[in-house]
Amino acid sequence: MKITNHKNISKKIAQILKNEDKFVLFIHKIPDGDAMGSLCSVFCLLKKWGKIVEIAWDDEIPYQYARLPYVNNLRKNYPQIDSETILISLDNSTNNIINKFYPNLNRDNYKMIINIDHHYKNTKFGDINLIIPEAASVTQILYDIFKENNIKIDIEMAKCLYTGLVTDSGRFQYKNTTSHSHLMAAELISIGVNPDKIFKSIYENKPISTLDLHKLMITRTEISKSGSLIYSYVLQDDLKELNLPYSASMEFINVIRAIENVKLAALFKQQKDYTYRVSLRSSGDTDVSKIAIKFGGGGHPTAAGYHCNSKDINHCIKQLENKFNTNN
Ligand SMILES: [Mn+2]
Repeated sequence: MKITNHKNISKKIAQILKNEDKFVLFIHKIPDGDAMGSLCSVFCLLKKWGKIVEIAWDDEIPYQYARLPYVNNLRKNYPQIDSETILISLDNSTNNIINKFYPNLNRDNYKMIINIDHHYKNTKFGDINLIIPEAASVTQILYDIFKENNIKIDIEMAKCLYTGLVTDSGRFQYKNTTSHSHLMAAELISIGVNPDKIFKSIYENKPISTLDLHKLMITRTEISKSGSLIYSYVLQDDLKELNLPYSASMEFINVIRAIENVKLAALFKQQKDYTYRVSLRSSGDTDVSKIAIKFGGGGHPTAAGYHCNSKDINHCIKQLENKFNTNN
């Protein structure tokens, strides 16, 4: 029943992509591989079909994804929208990003919002919502839309789709990895994707000073008495001094998450306004999205995040420790 419903929505989305002419695409701030892969696959398709398509963009391009088709052309862009424009939101659990670009959005400014996502707490803010929490990545949902509606996946789209799948499934190691994810990967490889090339550009393309950054983050790593909470932090000055982009700090959390008996790994990342973005990870038993939601954030059971609106790192750490201790 549910699947049939998904198929109907998927068909409707495919019809809109084919029949409409003007689109603006949105992904979340500090984009990950799934957001970038979803964005570039839909962008490539719509461009190929000769549509007017723009990307709402005001962010740094993570170096890990700069080699994806079109991505290095991304520039700061607040696209003009009108009553013919279809807004497509990819990998966003809320409409925050649309509101950020268009704070005064009303029904006359746009034609429709299509919301494609896999966060189970998605607020269903679209006129059409395709939310599949079981999907390993949003690119897996897009792949299904393309397959179910006979939309040809070319090599450029395949690279984008594969990138989202590899990153959001933790290189096919997280719980969300299914036989369907592997079948999708198999088909994308048969279209021409080189897994090793994509792997290298995402995971083995680090600036050398990443090692210095990791050194710093290791010395700052603290573990709770019980050994179940582990955390570290990164400051704006670290990135400045080492001449590194923000995206260079992203992977460290996987290093601390991998320590035995850890239930919750946290990384406090200082923002340009000196408040902290907090990434949470678990290896499966702790639902970190519940903690993130309590602080106004969101995410998945094993990967989530929120914003600590204080410039005092100790305050942010204490706040998380207290919440974690009352829950464990
Ligand atoms: Mn995702």
